[in-house]
Amino acid sequence: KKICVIGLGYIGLPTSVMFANHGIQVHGVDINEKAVKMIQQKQLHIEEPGLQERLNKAIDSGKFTVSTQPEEADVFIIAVPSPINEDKTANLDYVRAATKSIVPYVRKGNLVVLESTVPPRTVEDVMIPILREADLEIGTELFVSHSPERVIPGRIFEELVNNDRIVGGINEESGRLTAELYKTFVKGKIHITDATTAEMVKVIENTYRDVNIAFANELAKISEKIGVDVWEAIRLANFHPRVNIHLPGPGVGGHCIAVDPWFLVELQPELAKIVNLARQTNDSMPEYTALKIKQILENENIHHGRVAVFGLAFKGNVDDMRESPSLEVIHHLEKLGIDYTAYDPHIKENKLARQTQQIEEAVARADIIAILTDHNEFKTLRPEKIAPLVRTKIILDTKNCIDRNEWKKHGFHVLVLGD
Ligand code: SAJ
Repeated sequence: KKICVIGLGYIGLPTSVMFANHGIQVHGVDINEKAVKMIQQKQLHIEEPGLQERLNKAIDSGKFTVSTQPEEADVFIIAVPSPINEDKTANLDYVRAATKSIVPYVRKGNLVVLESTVPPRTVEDVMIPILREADLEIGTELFVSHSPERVIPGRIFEELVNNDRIVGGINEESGRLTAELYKTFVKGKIHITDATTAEMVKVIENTYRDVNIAFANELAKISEKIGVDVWEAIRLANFHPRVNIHLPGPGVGGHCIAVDPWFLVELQPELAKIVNLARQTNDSMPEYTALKIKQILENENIHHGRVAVFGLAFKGNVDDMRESPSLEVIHHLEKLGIDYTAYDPHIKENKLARQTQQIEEAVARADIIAILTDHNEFKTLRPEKIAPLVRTKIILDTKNCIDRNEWKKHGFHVLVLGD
């Protein structure tokens, strides 16, 4: 059996090496020539624990080849980005282009699997019309399904294997063939449904999380007004067996949770009210955080204060700062005319003008440290090391990740988002 994987990013590359290391011949395709060259030379263009050794093994065994062009295969897996446009509508250009690119290569009996997260009905309404150009009868000569990736960056290989998998076929045979395929390495349960339901499942998983986080963010704002520590309130509420409230923060980043809910809003704007409001609530958090910083400085009578922004990645312990709320917070600080430095131990290259690799430089003459990402490095930061360096001892923790008492002991005024 041979698989052709279209798109060698955070999902396509790990999936490719997984199949290859289970003895299946895999041909990986990407339009990014630089990425293709790198992968051929066993170099990574993305970071993920465990990927390097698996890539080495896959290339060395000869089971994994890479180029910019698809090849004939038994199975085609599409794992390309599906971002949103400026106006919050789905951008399906990559899905369309990837589907078109395989049309000349599909043969009778082949299976095409879409892994990218897409608005419900995309397989039926966007992919199938393109695949019809292949002159094969869809459902009997060409099988099609949606099997959304559900892995979390940072733990991709563990979750690829152990998570349950949703398989949505356009008909029974498509579902059966797809389930058979993923049984190669999936140890979790494989649940078979139809393609549109599978699309909906994936989108609502991420929407559930977004709405839940928006609820937490709203509670944080309310708590600040009424003198409650929202973190303690949520912690205690979650002891209830049927309550699972997520956590507030300076915003929701990443390429999935802040994107996928818009697919539902676009499909049914009149009906997707909570979903729409949740998106707006979460998107309001960076500005809320920046204004909070401004307020704190004003309350302390600090003019021309300087902020040390701690954490640029979109979440803790990853090196990915695309769509990060931190960038939005910084943008709002700039708009407010507030001076800042930025520091993130996981972002090894300076990508921002005021970014520094030295924590000492970041906190020098700072009037407030604002923790925006819950990296382990920040949780274990020693206040006695930082105290002599700053101009004013104030720390704002938007992720509730530091030991408040420790910092207070060393003379810091500790403020927490939602408290
Ligand atoms: N966040 C909060 N409060 C929380 C949890 C998260 O503010 O309680 C923030 C994070 O700081 C981050 C953002 O939300 O900025 C998203 O982080 P995340 O860890 O929730 O999710 P992602 O984007 O890394 O991955 C999600 C996962 N989906 C779910 O957990 C339902 C993953 O399983 C999906 O495969 C992935 O989206 C995807 O590709 O769709």
